[in-house]
Amino acid sequence: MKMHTQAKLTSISKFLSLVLRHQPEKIGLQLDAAGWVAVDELLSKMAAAGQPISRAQLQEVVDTSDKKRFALNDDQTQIRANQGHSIDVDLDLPVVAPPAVLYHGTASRFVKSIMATGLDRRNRHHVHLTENATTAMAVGARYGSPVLLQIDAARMATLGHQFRCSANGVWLVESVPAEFIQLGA
Ligand code: HQG
Repeated sequence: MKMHTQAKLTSISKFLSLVLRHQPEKIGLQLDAAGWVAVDELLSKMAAAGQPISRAQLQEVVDTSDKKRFALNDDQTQIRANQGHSIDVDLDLPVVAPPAVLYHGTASRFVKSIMATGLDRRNRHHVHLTENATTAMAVGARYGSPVLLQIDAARMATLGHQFRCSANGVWLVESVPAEFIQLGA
C-alpha cells in the first residue's frame, strides 16, 4: 500500500541520513574524505545490521527524496549525503556568489540567542540557508514555533564570507553574524 511504501522510504531515508552524515561507524562503514561510500558495501552492512534494503529501494529513496538528500556518482557505484554532515567530510564545493537575500528558519525560543551572537553551525559543518522562505519556515518548525530570519547574503559576500551551494540547493556558510540578520521578512 502507498502509505506503507512512503513510510518505509522515509524510514530508510532517516537511516541513510544517520549513517551517511553522522554515525557511519554504527554499521561499520567508513566514508571516504568526500563522504562517499560504495553502494555494495552500504547495502551489505545495512543487511548485516538488521536493516536490509534492496538496490531498487535505495534508488527509490535517492530519486524520491523531497530534498534530494543523497547523490549517486556517475557510474552509480557510490553514494553520499549532499549536505548536513556532522562528521568531518570535505564535500569539495566551490565558493560561489549567493543570491542577494537568503533565509534561515529557526524556532522562536532560539531567536534571542541568535540575535545576540549570530547563527552558528552548532554540530553541523555549516549554517544552512535557503532561497525559499517557505522551506525555511518548515525547517524552523521542526524545533518549535517557526520564525523566519532574512539574511543579507550580498553584503556578507562583499565582506568576505564564503558561500557554497550543495548539490541539492542548500546554501552553506560558516556563520552569520547578527548584523546581517533581520527578523521576519
Ligand atoms: C539554531 C534539514 C541558538 C538554528 C534542513 C537551528 C536544513 C541557534 C538549530 C538542515 C544559534 C540547529 C539543517 C544560536 C543556530 N543560538 N540557536 N547562536 N545558531 N541556532 O538541525 O538549519 O531534512 O543543526 O537556527 O532542511 O535547522 O536534515 O540546523 O534551529 O537544511 O535534510 O540551532 O536540516 O535538512 O539545528 O537544519 P540544525 P537547521 P534535512
